[in-house]
Amino acid sequence: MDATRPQHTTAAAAGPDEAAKKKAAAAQAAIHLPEVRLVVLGWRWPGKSLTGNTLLGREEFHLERAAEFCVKRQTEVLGREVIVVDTPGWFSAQDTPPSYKEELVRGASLSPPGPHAFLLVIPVGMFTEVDRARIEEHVSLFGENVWKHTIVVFTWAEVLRKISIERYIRREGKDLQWVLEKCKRRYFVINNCIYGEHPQVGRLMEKVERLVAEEGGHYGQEEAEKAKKAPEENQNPARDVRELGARPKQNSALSLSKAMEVDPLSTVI
Ligand SMILES: Nc1nc2c(ncn2[C@@H]2O[C@H](COP(=O)(O)OP(=O)(O)OP(=O)(O)O)[C@@H](O)[C@H]2O)c(=O)[nH]1
Ligand SMILES: [Mg+2]
Repeated sequence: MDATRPQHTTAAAAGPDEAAKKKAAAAQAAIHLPEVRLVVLGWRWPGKSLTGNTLLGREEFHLERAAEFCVKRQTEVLGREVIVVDTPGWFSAQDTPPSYKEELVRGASLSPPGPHAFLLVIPVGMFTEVDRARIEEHVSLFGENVWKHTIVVFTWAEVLRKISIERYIRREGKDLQWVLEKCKRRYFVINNCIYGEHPQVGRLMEKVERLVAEEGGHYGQEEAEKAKKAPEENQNPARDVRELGARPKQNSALSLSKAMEVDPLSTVI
């Protein structure tokens, strides 16, 4: 068992109220993880690698286009050893090649005994039904349990200017809300324009620690093993990786109306 795994008795048998109380108590209990293990996920080009750099406080990941392999980096941040696994982004409008899916799933096994959280990076902007379906397809490669360990991280939030992230989420409608409900409304707005020491990194670490307290530990290796079969089921062997090419989803944030204004950091929870 992982030394950082908090000790819990199962709450389920005690009824929903009791379970909710235990969950709230667990969330309040200050868990300081000496090691925080994270996997960054998302489609192509929303800012996964830059988010990894923001968290590690250094330029560890190259901002190369269409990375094909997982990359693991670690460093000490605010008294914790932080491990970040960057993964290849999935294709937005085309089938993701099976080799990318396999590599994506491998990302969960690179930080044994398992990541505490998956950071699902979504750029602020137009969010469509197709985006939702692609997220469901690719996140589910890790098994249904992965959602318990997933936090949505919004990038490009500076384009919102003065409207709050909550209003943006409401405005985007049911598809984005579906994703957030799957993650129990755990989300975080990161400002990737801020480099170096900033309270946002500590706040995200605390959010991960709360998740670990609520969910009773990290995502298990056995989940990754079970999910290994999934890419085969979703394969489209006829496609050639080169043929699919590097066509990332256009950053929808760029096309977002500039009339929306928000200070992203004021909405960080
Ligand atoms: N202004 C702004 N730029 C961002 C933000 N996040 C990422 N970028 C920029 O968006 C581009 C893509 O960022 P990456 O971190 O390389 O994206 P990625 O998701 O790792 O891309 P792939 O590995 O190709 O899937 C880079 O030019 C970044 O500088 C953000 O929050 N705000
Ligand atoms: Mg990248």
